[in-house]
Amino acid sequence: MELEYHPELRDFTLRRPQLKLLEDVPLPDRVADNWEMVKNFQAKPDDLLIATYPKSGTTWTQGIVDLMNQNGDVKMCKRAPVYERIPFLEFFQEMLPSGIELIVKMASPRVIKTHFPIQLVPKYFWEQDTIVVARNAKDTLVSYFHFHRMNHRLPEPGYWPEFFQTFLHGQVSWGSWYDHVKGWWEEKDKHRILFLFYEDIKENPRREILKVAEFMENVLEEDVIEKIVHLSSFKVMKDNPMANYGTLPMGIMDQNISRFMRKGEVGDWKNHFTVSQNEDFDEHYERQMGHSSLKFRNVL
Ligand code: PPS
Repeated sequence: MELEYHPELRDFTLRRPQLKLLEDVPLPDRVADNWEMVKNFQAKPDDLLIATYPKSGTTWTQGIVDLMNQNGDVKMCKRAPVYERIPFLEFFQEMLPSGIELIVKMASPRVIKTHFPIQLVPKYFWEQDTIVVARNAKDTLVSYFHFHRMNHRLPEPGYWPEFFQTFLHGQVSWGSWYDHVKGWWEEKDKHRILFLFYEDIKENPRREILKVAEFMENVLEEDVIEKIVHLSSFKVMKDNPMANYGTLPMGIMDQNISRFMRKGEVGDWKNHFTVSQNEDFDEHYERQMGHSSLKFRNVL
């Protein structure tokens, strides 16, 4: 992976974090330790929040929204890496600017990413526009496992069977997938929230991009829609260093271990789950989600 963007980080290796509980949600210690700063940060009325559980299509949605704001202009969307164009609200790490430092320097309308479950999102954001993206739990788990392997901002995952149990019990960064998706789902009709599914964007990107445009009150020319569909496809984004985190050094994300843009598919869990893991998972899932009106496809 070629590194041009942060030459000062060439020989830098990040220490992996410990998890720390914030209101019962496990978070990387740097995130939990800086919570007060996030809590006191002031949003602007035209800020747009993209809220997701990790590995659910955040970067994809960031790409779509930025392309929309730039009217499909690919050069503008390559002006900086995605984590600078659409900063991560709760991001704190040595050697790199925090999410808040980046956000305060941005011109409006600002787009901001968070992985917080809704109860940890500062209240002033609740009245603003939010796009939530959720992905089925099995593929999210697989993607999160591989992301832990290559990303020093997260604790060591251990072996697959170990991580499988850790995820199931919500002992991973940003906590339980179940609580996260149900929390946002239950609030979606009380606030300005557009709730999208990874599997739907995969099935028909154009249809879902038009939903985003409508939500953002954007009227797009046909050629712009076509450009957004094309430029936000997995094939194009995976080779774009401004989208694929290829600008970060190996000491933070080692893409030789696993690529950030790894597979981009629905159903990759079938290549990872054993039959007995699948049975355990389904049983656990039913207990957690059985009574919820939130239904995912491709779970079984
Ligand atoms: S993060 O680190 O939480 O912000 O990760 P996030 O962006 O939410 O999720 C990463 C997974 O999304 C896949 N991805 C895509 N899939 C389809 N199309 C596009 N354009 C796309 N962009 C990112 C990415 O490959 C990760 O999934 P896996 O299953 O690991 O490949």
